[in-house]
Order: sequence, then structure tokens, then C-alpha cells
Amino acid sequence: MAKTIVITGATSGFGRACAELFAGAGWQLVICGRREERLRELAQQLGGVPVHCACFDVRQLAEVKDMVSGLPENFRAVDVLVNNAGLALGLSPAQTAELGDWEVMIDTNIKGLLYMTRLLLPGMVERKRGHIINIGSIAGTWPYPGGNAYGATKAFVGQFSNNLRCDLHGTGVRVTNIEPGLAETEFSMVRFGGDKGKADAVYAGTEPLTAVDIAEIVHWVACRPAHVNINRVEVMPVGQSWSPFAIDRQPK
Ligand code: NDP
Ligand code: 8X3
Repeated sequence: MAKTIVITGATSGFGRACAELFAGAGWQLVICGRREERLRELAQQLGGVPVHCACFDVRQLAEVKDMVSGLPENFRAVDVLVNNAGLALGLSPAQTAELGDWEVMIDTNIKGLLYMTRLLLPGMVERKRGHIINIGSIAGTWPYPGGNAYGATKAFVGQFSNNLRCDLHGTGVRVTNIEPGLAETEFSMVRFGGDKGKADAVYAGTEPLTAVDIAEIVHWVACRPAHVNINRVEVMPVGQSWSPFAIDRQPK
């Protein structure tokens, strides 16, 4: 029987690439996002495998509950949940950042991920199989100017993933945190409020990761033998590495 994967944020970027790759590998899919039109188009394009479209906002617990309780019978035994829906808003320093942006990032990247995980885990534990694959970020480990609340939400995702491993000890349920670096998707358009010039500048003159690069990692992680748990994967493009610490030098 085909395995079932639930992918949040399937309307774009990593999530969409995951949907295409897993569908090609014969999995049946629950594709999630707020933009219904995009979900419908994607479902049509995937063809061949059973696809259930779930249009909802991960920040709304009631909507997440409705989605889970409304899963069609043949999609209920979820094998893999990819907690991918997420975003960064703004790149301002903490002292001038919009509090509202911080709240949206916390509600989406942290609370949305918690809701999805908490509601789908009991079934996985009962079936003694399942896999939570979280999409964290290098920003959860490595600080950068303007990364403030975004990076902190991804640090949460990393430690929550580790703690899940402890709670799920002995259940057979696996947990992985994938931590990508610079990757070209709609991420920067969202971060800069639709400013294409600013978004393009993020990727100018370098070769970033692609959504397919990340989907291939998600697929590899999900397809390891049942006794193998990949705890975390940190991945950057070759053209991205670390810089020296910033030193504030004042005139004598
Ligand atoms: P995209 O902007 O291309 O995709 C983000 C997806 O998240 C969209 O499908 C969007 O769907 C969904 N989403 C956002 N908010 C909500 C919400 N409230 N409810 C439901 N779905 C939501 O970006 P990426 O593919 O790059 O991002 C995917 C994940 O990867 C994010 O968690 C991001 O933080 C992380 N990441 C990205 C990196 C990058 O450089 N691109 C690097 C490291 C991590 P819709 O708008 O239709 O709801
Ligand atoms: C996205 C990668 O470095 O822009 O999580 O924060 S970064």
C-alpha cells in the first residue's frame, strides 16, 4: 500500500518540490497551504497518485483540528509529516523590528508546527510508525544581523525536534530537523514584502540551494530503513560559509 505524507506549505518552494518528488515516487499526499488555487493546480499536475488538498492556516488551531479530523479515511494513517510551512518577515534590527512581524513568525514557525505535530502524533504512536520531518534553518544555529526572531523560531524547532526524540523513545516514531541555508524560493519575496529588487539581491551572483535540493534530502531521510533516525541535516550551498566575528572598533 502507498505511504502517506502530509506536507505543509506545499503551495511554493520546498513544500511544492517535496510534493512533486514524493508523488513521483508513488506516495499519496496531503498537500496543505492557504492558497487554494495553487493547491488545486498542483493536485492536477501531480496526477497518478491520490492527493488530498487541505486549505488552511497553520496558525489557527481550530483549522488544524478540522483538517486532521476531516482527513478522508484512506489518508488517515499518516507515515510522514513535513512541517515546512514557515516564513521570515523583515531584516530589521531588534530595536526597530515590527512586533507584529515577530508575532506572525512565532505563530507560524513555532505554534503552527506544534499544532500539526501534536494532532498527528497520537496516530503515529498508536501505529508504532511515523516520521516528523521539521524544516528548521541554519538561522536556528548561526546568528546574523536582523535574524533576531526568525532565527529564534528555528532554534525552537531544533530543540523541539531533539526533545520529541526523547518523548518518542521506544515508539518507533522518527524525528528529523533539516536545516537549510541560502535557498532560492519565494522566501525572500515574503521576507521583503514583495520587493523583487531586494529579494533578487539575496541570490545575486551566487548559486543558492534549490527547492529540489531540499526535497531530495527530505526524501532520502524519509526512505532510510525503519531503524535509522537521521537527527539533523545542516546544508548550505558551497558558496555560503561563515564570516569572522564583528568587532566594534571605536576611535581612541
Ligand atoms: P516559500 O515562501 O516558497 O514557501 C513557504 C510556504 O509556507 C508556502 O507554501 C506558504 O503557503 C506556507 N505558509 C506560510 N505561512 C503559512 C500559514 N500561516 N499557514 C499555512 N501555510 C503557510 O518559502 P520556502 O519554501 O523557502 O520555505 C519553507 C520553509 O523552509 C520555511 O519554514 C522556511 O523558514 C524554511 N527555510 C527556508 C530557507 C530559504 O532560504 N528559502 C532556508 C532555510 C529554511 P501559503 O502562502 O499558500 O499559505
Ligand atoms: C533561511 C536561511 O540564512 O536566510 O532560513 O535565515 S537564512
